[in-house]
Amino acid sequence: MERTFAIIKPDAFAAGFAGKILARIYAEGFKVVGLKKLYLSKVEAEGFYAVHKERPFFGELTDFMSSGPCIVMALEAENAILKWRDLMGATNPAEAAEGTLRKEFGSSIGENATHGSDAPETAAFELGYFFNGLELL
Ligand code: FUP
Repeated sequence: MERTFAIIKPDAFAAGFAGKILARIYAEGFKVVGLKKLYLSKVEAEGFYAVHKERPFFGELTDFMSSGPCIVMALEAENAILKWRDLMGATNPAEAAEGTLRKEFGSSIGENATHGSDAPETAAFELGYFFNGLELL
């Protein structure tokens, strides 16, 4: 079993897609080990995406992630990291495969509905950024 970190981003939350996305998460066989709604500050979003701080889209990305409430989750499954990235689809919704969450719910490369860790090390950092151990029992 593996755990990954996921976000229903502010665009998808504001549009009322959280329920549909959660339904897909359960239907695909993930266990939801942790879940909470947060309204990130700019500084909190910057800390989360610190790995991207030199990228040209960093300002826009962190403005967007702090523009409204989101839902952060810890998901468990076999190969959860890859499984969740497959369910999300490509970063750019225009390039995402049919049936993926970003294809269905994303509107642009920036506002792409969901986030998922891309490797075990990032999953460990991201889970620890948002959840303490007691919240994931
Ligand atoms: P992903 O792992 O699929 O979320 O993609 P990246 O780690 O490459 O990018 C993180 C986030 O930065 C994306 F979800 C959206 C944003 N981004 C942009 O806004 N513009 C880009 O050109 C690339 C990424």
